Amino acid sequence: MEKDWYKRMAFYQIWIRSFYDGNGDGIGDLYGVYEKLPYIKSLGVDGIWFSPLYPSPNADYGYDISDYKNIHPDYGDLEQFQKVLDKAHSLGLKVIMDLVVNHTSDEHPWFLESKKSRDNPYSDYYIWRDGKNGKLPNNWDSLFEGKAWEYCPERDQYYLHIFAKKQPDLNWQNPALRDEIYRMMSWWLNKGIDGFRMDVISLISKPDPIPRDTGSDLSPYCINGPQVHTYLKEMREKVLAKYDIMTVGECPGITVQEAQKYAGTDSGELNMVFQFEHTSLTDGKYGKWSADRTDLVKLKEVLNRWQNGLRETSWNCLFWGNHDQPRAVSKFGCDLPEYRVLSAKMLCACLYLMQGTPYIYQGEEIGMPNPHFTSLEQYRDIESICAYHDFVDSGVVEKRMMLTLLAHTSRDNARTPMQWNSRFCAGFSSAPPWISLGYSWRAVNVEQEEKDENSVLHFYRDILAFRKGNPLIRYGTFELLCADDPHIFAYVRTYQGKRLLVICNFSEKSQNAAAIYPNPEAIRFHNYPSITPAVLRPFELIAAL
Ligand code: TEU
Ligand code: CA
Repeated sequence: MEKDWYKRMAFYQIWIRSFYDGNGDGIGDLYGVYEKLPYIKSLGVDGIWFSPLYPSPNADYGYDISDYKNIHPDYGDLEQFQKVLDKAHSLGLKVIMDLVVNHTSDEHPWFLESKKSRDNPYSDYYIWRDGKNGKLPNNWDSLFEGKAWEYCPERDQYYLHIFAKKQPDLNWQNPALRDEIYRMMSWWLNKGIDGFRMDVISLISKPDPIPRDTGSDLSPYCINGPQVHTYLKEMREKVLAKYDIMTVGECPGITVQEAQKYAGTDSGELNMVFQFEHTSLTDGKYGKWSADRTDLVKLKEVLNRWQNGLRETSWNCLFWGNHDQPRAVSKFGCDLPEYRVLSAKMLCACLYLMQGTPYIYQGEEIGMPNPHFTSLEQYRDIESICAYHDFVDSGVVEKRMMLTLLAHTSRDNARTPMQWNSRFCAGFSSAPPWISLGYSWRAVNVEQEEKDENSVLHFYRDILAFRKGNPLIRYGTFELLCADDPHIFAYVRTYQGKRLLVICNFSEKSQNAAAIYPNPEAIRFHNYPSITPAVLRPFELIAAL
């Protein structure tokens, strides 16, 4: 068995609540997924990553887990999960599960026990600290909601929550907790799943003692904490090494050098990591809340550095979006009607002809745009709602402006129902959905794109088919061309005498590309019906062999 099968694969990410509702309650579920497996297979992907399916009070829609070994009743049950798994396998699709072990829900039985007293079997499962002269243990801000410490009267202590208050951080220093997690992972692997996507795995180790005098930013202390590699090596030895599986770690704030530690070919830890440098280039004055366009020169610099940095030593994840990011076509392309299809295809070729494993987020393959929500009531995401109140209630950002920022950046941009057809509720459900549909569903949906041979959907299938088993894509070198050009992203892949030239115009204006334009006969992928040698029209993409 080839150990690095993950290098040949492309994954499809399902955020189940908005994928397809199989039982008519307005919420996506595993009955719906079961029905859509042939569609997923038809894309040419090789596996599915499920965002959390577990029981959860949904403070953070599944990333606050109250039972690791079950399925949320909204989504089905373990029996239905097994049916989906078996059918996926029969279609040749791998299935990887989200592993969220930096924190649990505050409604998880471990936490309910832990908070009762300072001496019970679970008292040390979470990170409890005494206050400092009647104040919080330190000044850290949580990433979602207020300060990172929450007081618990039963213990007269504070617990740490990097994310929401309802997401207390687990204490990885406790060997009993680690063993419990390893047993849970084995339990899932023994059901036959093919691996894990590990949520914020770079945050699991905290400094001890936790420093008292800190600024408000916890990231220098908690990202790549002191024991994280020890824990991951232990996890590999005790669990992962016993199975033929793949693992991908989510590592916000990671550098190329650090990625090699987590997922170096011989690191003995993970197979690859998600880095977020290319999705965070617009972070500014208000953190991630910014309506700015990504600077293309910086984007190229970042992707070039990751392509070449991990070439021999690790492996890249290729993604434009996920359930935490706005829609790729709206963020990196242009979702105006005249440019949506062009720019969605351009983005597809630009990224997925690079080296690495593609992760395609549901709806991306039809070029779904942001929903352009206009009122706070339309949002469901805790991060967006808390940010709104942080900025607006304190007077830092004016209401209308904040709604504009959310419309560009909110995670809910990716969480509106998948658009299947132009009938009731975009074919997502027979009941009103749990979150509003995006405005675009009548024009942008799977049924319509199936019929149109020039659709984004068919283009994704072409690119994925071309990648399959293609050694040039898997092993070829990556050379960035015209690095300083502010509008054109161009690169060459080379392998054993074969060459692939990719040229993308990221702007709404025509650009001269005479210096790099290929022989028109060599063009293999193109997003316009005709060729204009030497000139690139708005969002034009050319890939030539
Ligand atoms: O996200 C990790 C993370 O760093 C987030 O703060 C992310 O940067 C932010 O959501 C972007 O807006 C993971 C999950 O993917 C996310 O859905 C969870 O909310 C979070 O962990 C906590 O589990
Ligand atoms: Ca349902």
